[in-house]
Amino acid sequence: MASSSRPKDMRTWIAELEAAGELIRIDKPVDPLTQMGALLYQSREKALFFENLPHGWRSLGQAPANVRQAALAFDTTQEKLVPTVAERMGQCIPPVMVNDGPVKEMKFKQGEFDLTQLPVHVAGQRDGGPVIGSGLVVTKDPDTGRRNVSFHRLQIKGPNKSGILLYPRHSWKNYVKYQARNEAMPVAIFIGHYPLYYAAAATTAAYGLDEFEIAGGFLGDPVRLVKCETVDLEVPADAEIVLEGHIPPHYREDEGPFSEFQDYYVTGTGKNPIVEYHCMTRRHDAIFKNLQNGSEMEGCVFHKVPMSAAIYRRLKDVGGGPNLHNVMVQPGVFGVVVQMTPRSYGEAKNVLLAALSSEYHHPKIAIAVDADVDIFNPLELLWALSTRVNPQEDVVIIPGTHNHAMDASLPELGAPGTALWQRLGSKMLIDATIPPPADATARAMFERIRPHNPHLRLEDFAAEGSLSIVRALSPLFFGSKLLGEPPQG
Ligand SMILES: Cc1cc2nc3c(=O)[nH]c(=O)nc-3n(C[C@H](O)[C@H](O)[C@H](O)COP(=O)(O)O)c2cc1C
Ligand SMILES: [Mn+2]
Repeated sequence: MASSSRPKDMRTWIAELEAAGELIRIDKPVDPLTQMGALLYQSREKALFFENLPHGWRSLGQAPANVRQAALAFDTTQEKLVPTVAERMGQCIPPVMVNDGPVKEMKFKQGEFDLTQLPVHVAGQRDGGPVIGSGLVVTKDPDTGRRNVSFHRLQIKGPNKSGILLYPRHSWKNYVKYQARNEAMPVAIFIGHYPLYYAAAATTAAYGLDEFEIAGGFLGDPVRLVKCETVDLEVPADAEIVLEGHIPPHYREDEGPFSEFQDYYVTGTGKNPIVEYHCMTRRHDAIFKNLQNGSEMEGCVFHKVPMSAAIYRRLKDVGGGPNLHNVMVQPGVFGVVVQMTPRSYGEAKNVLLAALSSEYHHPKIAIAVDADVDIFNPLELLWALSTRVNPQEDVVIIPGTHNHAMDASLPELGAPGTALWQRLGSKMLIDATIPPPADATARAMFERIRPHNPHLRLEDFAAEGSLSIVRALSPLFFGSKLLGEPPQG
């Protein structure tokens, strides 16, 4: 990939979205506390650019609004997105230090900035308050100095104070190390950047692997970092806004509820740590980033894409390399569909076992389907489940597994903010593939209906007066992928 002269940032992304017809500008005034959530919630197809927010702010939201827009950011198609991201995930590029950058244009010390003046929105009716959903949190392991970057919800609690939810993963691990030393953990939080930074931050990799290296791999260019003003941390020079602060040890406060990725409010709510802020730097005309969670909202897209790619990477070598086509995490993100053509009987189950125990805690239900099933069409997935599954053979339940601590359907142990917090649950795999091509006779029982002349197009036959009706038809009807070339198997 060629190095571009201008580094990718949130502004180049806004221009890309607009050029692709994927951006809606909102020029009327919008109140983030009472109105913005409803507008973001409705915009499942297009990104929203709010141009008229309180205190002169502008902001981008729902960008990516869906997996199709995520594919635009990765310069590929929806079908090729996950294999592409999986490949780039393995091509880490270390960041480079620079002396200055746009995010340093304005610097505010404690008392000179006020988080309550930012256009932070309230996402849902039961939320505990406005939450920065787009803050990417940089921390370091105090033993090794290795960096970590991840998403954490930040509920605004005052001019220089927020809550923080630290799910037991890498930032929590770093925090527990500082806490054992009775020290506050320094944090730097950047808001507003090119979406590949967000995708990298949502990637769970090995502990100690710097997510800025993953971002570099996604971008095909090293990330440009600058030193922070008040903490020994580094942040992207081309971000819009940076907040510097620390998380005090042992201290907990009520936090949540919050409109979360599963489309529920309550999980994670309880006594959680806080962040105290002592510095803000930003561009002089900084653009804010609002990020709404909830199933199939932007937050869900950032869960789905790197999680699907990390699982794809894990599956591609199971048993010497299955005939793997695609992986896609499902709405609510506790389910995952694996698209593959089995080479042998039983192979899909081996692959699904691996899909259920990856870097990620989320997957609980894993389903394998064949190449002819359109995994982006929920109707086709439901059809495969009802016509290709012999429940007593094809469904396996694994009891007593560690599951995601925010899966409300499972019993909770401990509480958020404590060491025990988890859900002790179970997992299920469903093999909805058909017999392998090696058993051609058995496989032929599942040959799908296709019409004669599948290349013919309805619009070429429709009367002039009916053409607009034909053009308005959804391209995602059941079996739409079977028109044209036969599926690869
Ligand atoms: C939109 C979004 C919001 C998230 N919010 C939180 C959060 O509030 N707390 C948390 O611990 N993880 C949150 N995560 C999950 C982590 O950022 C993500 O799983 C990341 O891979 C964890 O990084 P780590 O593996 O370096 O710990 C969120 C992820 C996304 C995509
Ligand atoms: Mn990490």
